[in-house]
Formats: sequence, structure tokens, C-alpha cells
Amino acid sequence: MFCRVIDNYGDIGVCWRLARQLCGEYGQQVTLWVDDLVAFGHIARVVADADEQVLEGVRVCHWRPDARPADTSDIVIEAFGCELPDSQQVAMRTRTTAPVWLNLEYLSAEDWVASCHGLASPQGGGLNKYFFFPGFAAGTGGVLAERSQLAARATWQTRDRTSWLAGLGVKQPDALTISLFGYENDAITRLIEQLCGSGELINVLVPVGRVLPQVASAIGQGVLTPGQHVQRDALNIYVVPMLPQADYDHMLWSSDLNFVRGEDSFVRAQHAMHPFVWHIYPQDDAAHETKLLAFVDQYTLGWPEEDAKALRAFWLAWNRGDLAPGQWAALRALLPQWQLRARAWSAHLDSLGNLAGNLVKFAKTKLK
Ligand code: TRH
Repeated sequence: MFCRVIDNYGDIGVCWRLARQLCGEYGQQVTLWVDDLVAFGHIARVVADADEQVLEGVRVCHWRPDARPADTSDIVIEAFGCELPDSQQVAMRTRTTAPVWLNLEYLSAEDWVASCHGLASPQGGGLNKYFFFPGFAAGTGGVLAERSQLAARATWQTRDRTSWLAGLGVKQPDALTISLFGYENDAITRLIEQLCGSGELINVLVPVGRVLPQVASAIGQGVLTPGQHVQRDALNIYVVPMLPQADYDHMLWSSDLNFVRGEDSFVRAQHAMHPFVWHIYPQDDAAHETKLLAFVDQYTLGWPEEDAKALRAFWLAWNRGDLAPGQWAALRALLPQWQLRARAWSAHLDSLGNLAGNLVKFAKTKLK
């Protein structure tokens, strides 16, 4: 598997999760080539600065500019069109039987995805590159979901939430709890104002990162650092250090509402079976809004029209960086019913099969 980190943690986040699962749950021997061990270190903690190392059974190789990978595996996954190096392509062409070359695409809920999933693009020399599209509908590759994590989620109890939050220093774990992960967003000030103005006892867990400076300025605090707790009226803000991926799931499971972003945390929030707000990765030509709305349409299918409208309005406002007065109150009112619907959505995702399993199944049909 080849992964180039474009920015942030999503590229390696998705690849690391998939690599671990293919190895741990599908018995595959996996080599992960990644060009940025520093970004990787943020989500996996133990990543040595080495050309090669084994992590949780996965052989991890540093894809330096001067590296010449030439793996002769049965399956080669090019993540997010990262372009396989020439040395690797030569190795694939000279193999006696052609390997299965998959381009793992970005996740999207748009209608065209199912019709493009699995299509082959001839690459010469008897090689085909297959487009493997994750998705939310039948006929797509589904989304990542480790069986082990789903099982752990199913047994997560209120007492687990209480002790996990207590471990972070949260003083009132029974209060409405929100996790706030996202990109820089001018709507943060409005959100904090509206949360404070609601008078409700609320915990906000803020992972260190891109939103933190705006949270700090919204509460009139110079800087915020991991481990810090600040109270404003009934609002309690806790700054959380960057957690390993598995522990980040605990944060999502322990919160009543999760603000997430990008691709991987967006999917994890859906498995967490709680309401969530998605800050989609912004694109210059506003193409992301089409993707955002495509997901909203699928996600709210069958919801009462008023509820779907309120969710759509909040998500759009959040992504445009501008919350109108009363929007928090409207979203808050949705939470109890939404909670039940979030469970049903997660069951729908399960019914599609998980991405790693679907990928193995697909590859087996192409292996000659
Ligand atoms: O970090 P992201 O914004 O990632 C990406 C990239 O920008 C990428 O280029 C883009 O293509 C893609 O989004 C759509 O958001 P994402 O995908 O949610 O990845 C964050 C990862 O960080 C995810 O695997 C969860 C992990 N994480 C932790 O492991 N611990 C933490 O404490 C937190 C907050 C996140």
C-alpha cells in the first residue's frame, strides 16, 4: 500500500487503519509505504525514524524520494491517486502473474460513485488499475470498520464513558458532552457564544490542533494547552492532547455530539452512533459543498422534513463559517431523535460490509 501525505492526518489515517485491519483481521501480509513518518507519528505514537519497521504486524517503509520500492505482492493499493513509483511499476510488469492494482479513492456520497466503483483502467503491459470507491450505498466499497472496534463499541457502557471522561479530568461527565475536531472556522465564536448563552451545563472536548486558537480567542484566553480546563458560565472546555486512533474512538463514543472533519474522523463518528457535524475538507471551487449535500441527502433519507432541514442548515452554516442566531438551539432540539437515527445509520453501514473485507473480496475475483 502506498500513501502520500498531502496534508493533515486523513491520508495516513485511512491507510494505517486499512493496513492494520487487512493484517489483523484478514490475515494479509501488508507493507505500507508512507512518505511522512512525522504525520504518522501523531496518530500511531510509536513510529521510529527508520527506513523500515514493523508496527502491529504491518511492515512500514519510509517512502523517501530516493527509495526504490519494488514489491512483488499480489495486491498493490495506490491510495488516493498518489502515483506508484516507477520502480514499483516495473516490478509489477515483470511479475509472472499480473498483480491486482487498486486505486483507493476518496469517500463520497455522490450518485455516480457506485457506477464507477470497480472499473478498470488499462495501464499497458497486461496491467489494469481498478478504481475502488468507498461509499455509503450498495454497489460501492463501503466504509472502513474494524470488526474489533465495532465489537468494542457495542459493549461500551455509560460507566465506561464516565471513567474515560474522568480520565481526562472532566468534572461533570453526565453533562451534555461535545467533541470539537475540525478545521479553522469563523463559526467557532458564534458556537461558543450560543453554547454559553444556552445556560445548559456542557462539556466541550477540544483536541489540540487547528481549531484551538479560535476556541481560545472566543473565550478570551491567550493560548490553550493540552490538559487545560477553562470554565465560562456553565460551559466547560477541556483541551485534549492528540490521542492514538483507537483512543480517539473512545472520545467519539463518550460524546453526545461530535464535530468531525475530513474523511476518517467523519466515518468514525458514524460508527460512534451519535449525532455529528461534518466539516468537510474545503476545496477551492466549492466542490466540497456538492459532496456535503450529497451526504446530507443520503444520511437524512426518511427523516421528518423539518429535522432534515435543520441538520442541513447547521452543517452548511458550519462549513461556510457563519452560524445564525438560534442555530445551536435548533440543533440541540434534534439530538434525542437523532440519537436513535444515528444507530439505524450505523446498522445501514454494517449492511454494506466493511471496506477492508470488500476490498479483499474484490481483489480475489481479479487475481488470476
Ligand atoms: O486530518 P484530516 O483533515 O485529513 C484529511 C486530509 O486533509 C486529506 O488530505 C484529505 O484528503 C482528507 O482529510 C479528506 O481529517 P481526517 O480524515 O478525519 O483524519 C484525521 C485523523 O486523525 C483520523 O484518522 C483520526 C485521527 N485522530 C487521532 O488519531 N487522534 C486524535 O486525537 C484526533 C483528533 C484525530
